[in-house]
Amino acid sequence: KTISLIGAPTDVGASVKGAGMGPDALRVAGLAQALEARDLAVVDHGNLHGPANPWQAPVNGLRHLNEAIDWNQAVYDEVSNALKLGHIPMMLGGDHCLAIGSISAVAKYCKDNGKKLLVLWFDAHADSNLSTISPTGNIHGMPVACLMGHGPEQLIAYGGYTPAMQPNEIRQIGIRSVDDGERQFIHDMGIPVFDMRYIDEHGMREVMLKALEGVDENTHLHVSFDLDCLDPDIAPGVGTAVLGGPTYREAQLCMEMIADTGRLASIDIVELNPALDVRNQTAIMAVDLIESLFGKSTLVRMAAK
Ligand code: DIR
Ligand code: MN
Ligand code: MN
Ligand code: MN
Repeated sequence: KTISLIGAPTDVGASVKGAGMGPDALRVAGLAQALEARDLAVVDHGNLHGPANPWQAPVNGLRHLNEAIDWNQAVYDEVSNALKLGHIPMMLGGDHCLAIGSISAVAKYCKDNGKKLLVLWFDAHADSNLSTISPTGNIHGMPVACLMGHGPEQLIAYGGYTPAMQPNEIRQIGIRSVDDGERQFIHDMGIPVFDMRYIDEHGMREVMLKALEGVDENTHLHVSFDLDCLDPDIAPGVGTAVLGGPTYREAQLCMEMIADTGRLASIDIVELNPALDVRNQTAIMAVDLIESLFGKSTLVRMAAK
């Protein structure tokens, strides 16, 4: 298997400066070497180019819409290319608005190739805001809504299909910060959310068994990993940290159970903010988790079931 590393140093969807340095911090943490040690071929495509962040106030409830449109077009094109080559694209963010472009490309690829799409969305936030309900206007708080067809027209039509995906093609895990308007939207759309309370009550193993239910040989599994999903104690290098996230062991279990399916086919690693990090520990944590995502385990394990 070949991994295409694609840096997307965008921060136009965020309100905190620094996420644009994320791709390089992941490289410094040894991402490519860690993947090669898993016997994967790695092609680092370098960083995509996009418009600079003008740091302007929201206009009609959206901040930096034109910049987000351009960045996502670049992401969409590069992810589409990687998938056509049969590679596993791994987006190195950059703020989470880039998932609009990457998952639009993945969804289109799945439709064209008769694959069943399942997106696992790890995040402290629901990222299901609309321009009319968002308290910030930040587009990194809106990618899930855009992918479901609710958003500015240029952000919902990259793959030529609107909506790009259906609510039953996503599972959100680790959520603990939901805005009032978002709560209603999630409910109305029927988006499956395993929030922190659910994880507390049922345990991460049951959450992942449920989230991965129905995965088969025809499934394309996409992991969209917002590093603010993790507890800030172990991942301080993010712009919008929220108390009370999954522990290191819980996150490891998620990664290992995904690896066991053998269906992982595309990934976003987003919201890393090196300016807020401590000696690059959040990037190092991400690389550690990615190793597990690609099958690193303590012992030789018997095949599940
Ligand atoms: C908040 C924060 N719900 C917003 N969202 C973040 O601005 O829409 N997403 N930080 O990652
Ligand atoms: Mn390239
Ligand atoms: Mn988040
Ligand atoms: Mn997010």
